[in-house]
Amino acid sequence: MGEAPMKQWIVAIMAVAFAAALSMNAQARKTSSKPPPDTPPADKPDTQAMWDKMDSDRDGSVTLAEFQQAKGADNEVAKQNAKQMFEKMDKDSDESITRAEFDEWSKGYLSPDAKPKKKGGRTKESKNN
Ligand SMILES: [Ca+2]
Ligand SMILES: [Ca+2]
Repeated sequence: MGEAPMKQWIVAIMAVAFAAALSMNAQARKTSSKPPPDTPPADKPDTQAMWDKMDSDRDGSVTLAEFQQAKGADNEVAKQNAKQMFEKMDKDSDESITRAEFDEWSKGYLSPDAKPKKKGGRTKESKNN
């Protein structure tokens, strides 16, 4: 005979639990709907890409061989051209270009103010290799 009130209780409890579950779900959705973190602006110059291409073994410096390879120099003339460019970039002439040397060179090279100065022309071969 006391069955009816019991059922009512169960229904009431279930309704409350259901409502609570719903509101929790809504809250969870709210907190998880944060906007994704902003990606940092790409303000870096593309020298990074150039560097990565040149430093193929990623040891932090570019050798003449790596430089020639990066420039796709497959014949003597192209290799000589690459070598001349390499020597311009290799400020301390230790036959490897560090990232600092590359940055220094790219600043001058990529800057619109840096106009190549033509002076003199040939340098005499004073080195005896
Ligand atoms: Ca390297
Ligand atoms: Ca160097």
